Amino acid sequence: MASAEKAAALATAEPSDDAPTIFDKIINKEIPSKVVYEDDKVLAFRDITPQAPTHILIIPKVRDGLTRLAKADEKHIEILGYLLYIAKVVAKQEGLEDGFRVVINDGPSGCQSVYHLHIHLVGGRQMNWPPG
Ligand code: TR5
Repeated sequence: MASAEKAAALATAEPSDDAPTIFDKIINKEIPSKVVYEDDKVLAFRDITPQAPTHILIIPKVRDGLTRLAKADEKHIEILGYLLYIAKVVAKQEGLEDGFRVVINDGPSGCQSVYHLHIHLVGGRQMNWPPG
């Protein structure tokens, strides 16, 4: 399968804003995950399909309408900044002194598959540019 087709197959159609996602079950510990950081606002855990030696997802514990970045409102500014700051904290914790990448996939064209906003923190290998 060509890589563009593969990307389209991985992305899912946008569900309704209140539809639960797999991340709710991860936050509630109904299904296990490899948590690397947690506080009252965010959870960071290892991606089940890592794209690099380090691949961690950082998510807000309360979605509050933030299914995707395109839905961000002024009320989300604080949590968006906090998520980015925690990405840096976790990168340091993971020993990624040489650099890393943060990614937010948005919507079908952005290849988003889980509609609970999340930051991908990837590192531990040389990244390429442009991304696929
Ligand atoms: O494609 P987007 O940007 O929406 O990223 C969603 C990410 O969630 C993908 O990188 C998936 O590999 C990851 N994912 C999906 C599941 C999952 C997970 N990471 C950890 N644990 C997971 N469980 C238990 N179940 C999933 N369906």
